[in-house]
Amino acid sequence: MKCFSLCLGSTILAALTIVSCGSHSVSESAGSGAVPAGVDGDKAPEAKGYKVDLVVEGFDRPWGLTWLPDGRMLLTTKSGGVYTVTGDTSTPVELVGFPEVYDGGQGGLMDVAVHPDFAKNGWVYFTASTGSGQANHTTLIRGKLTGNRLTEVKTLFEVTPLKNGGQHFGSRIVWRKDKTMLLAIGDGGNPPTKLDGEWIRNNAQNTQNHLGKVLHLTEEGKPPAKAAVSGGRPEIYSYGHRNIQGMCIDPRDGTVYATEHGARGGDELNKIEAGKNYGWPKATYSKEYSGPEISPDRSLPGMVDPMLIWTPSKAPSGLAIYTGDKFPEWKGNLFSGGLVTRDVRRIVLDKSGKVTSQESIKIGARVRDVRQGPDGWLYVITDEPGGRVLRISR
Ligand SMILES: [Ca+2]
Repeated sequence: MKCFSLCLGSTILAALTIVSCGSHSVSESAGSGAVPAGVDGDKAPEAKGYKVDLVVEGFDRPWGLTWLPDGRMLLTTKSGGVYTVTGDTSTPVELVGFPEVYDGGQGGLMDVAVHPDFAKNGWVYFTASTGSGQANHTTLIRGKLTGNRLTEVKTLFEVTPLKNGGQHFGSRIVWRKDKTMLLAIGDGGNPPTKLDGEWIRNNAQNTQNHLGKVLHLTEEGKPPAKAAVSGGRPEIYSYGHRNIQGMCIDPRDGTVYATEHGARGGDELNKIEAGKNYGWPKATYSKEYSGPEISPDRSLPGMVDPMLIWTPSKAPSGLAIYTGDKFPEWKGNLFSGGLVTRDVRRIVLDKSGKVTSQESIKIGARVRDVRQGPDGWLYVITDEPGGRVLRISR
């Protein structure tokens, strides 16, 4: 299997993660729905006019990346580390009273996001899987960062129900202008993972729990004033998602975009809107890892079609929208990390929001996150032992 050759030198756990993120070695057509197929991962032309430089390295499988208002980079590692980075120097953050992280399979310490009023309150938010291999879930954790010390740590929100196994935790945190947040949560896992006697993934269509959802929470981790899905849990913003690991918001108009992993093919880019159903697993371009259809339907009434699909899977990780001045021709484009394609995909949208083209920025390692830095360049972290922070510039 080609996907195993990609991760030689890494751990067995890393290899399992790749397998469950989709197989790049399988070539198949994308189906015949109304949605335009994505440019094949191997055929996206290479972007021009960029270079990739090392900023700092030596992180154990970094997962999330952001910046503090003072310009320091803030980074998480899957095994539970938090670091600040100034220039090419990283400093571990002392975590006081942080919950024990379940670092198994795809789980671990995941995203990090700084409160919009950090200068006043010092709050930093994290997502992590907690619990055991048999009973775990994604949680939202907040602490107060002073210098390189995190205190007043509190778990603000826990996904229900608990699930077993190390698959599909999500997760990304995105702040809205109104200082509430969106939180992406995975569907719980692939067959044979079950919950209450049925495939756990079917919970993506169940609006009475948090699996396979985008959630809307206040800064205290509470539901917003108005529920987006009538009759559903009040925190649910959108549903029918498999495993979102890339999400961003356009600061110009508040549009939310997310990328989610398919199984075998059918990775998706979606525009996320309140109350909507994104189809999984009833409408999907993805197939079972073993080959058969997951559903005969690519599209169904009342469900939102993706803006773009990737077959074979590129295993989309972090997602950013570029609003800087350093690459004027990239303004308004989306940038999606690829774990399997080991690149960053530049995705061009037209004025109506339709995808018109994509290009590949070659990284040569599993890309876990991509973000725009405060200096207007793009930054990437690589999912590997000794993981790196890389800068995409001119
Ligand atoms: Ca979908």
